[in-house]
Amino acid sequence: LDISDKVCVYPSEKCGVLNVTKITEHGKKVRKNWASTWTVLQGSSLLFAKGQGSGTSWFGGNQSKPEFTVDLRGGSVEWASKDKSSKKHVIELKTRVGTELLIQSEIDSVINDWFRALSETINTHAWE
Ligand code: I3S
Repeated sequence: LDISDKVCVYPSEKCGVLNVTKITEHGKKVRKNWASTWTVLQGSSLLFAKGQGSGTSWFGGNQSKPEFTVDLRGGSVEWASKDKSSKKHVIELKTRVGTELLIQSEIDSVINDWFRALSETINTHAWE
């Protein structure tokens, strides 16, 4: 089973495979490490599981836990400036606790949908 064959467990979730790297952790710059990452938007959380090693399991089911979770409340999203990455269609996500991630897809419609979904989620949960 390939990572792209995984399905959303709940219809309310948005999910898919995106290229993701952390660039800052707790306000400190970290080395980029782009990875194809199964990503799920669940309520005000964004959950990530790397492709390699996560096998046939998906979170939301009972087999595996996300490798990394981001709380979107109090965060922000914007289109990344050219100096952040040479890739196209890159979203820069900043969290309240000073973690910054870059999220990318080669597919316009895919990344635009994610931009919209992340913005809406952040706006919806702004006052929590
Ligand atoms: O912002 P940078 O440092 O130019 O990011 C590139 C590097 O992380 C590079 O890896 P090295 O750590 O071996 O230099 C990656 O392969 C590139 O993908 C990174 O740049 P992009 O522009 O793809 O985000």
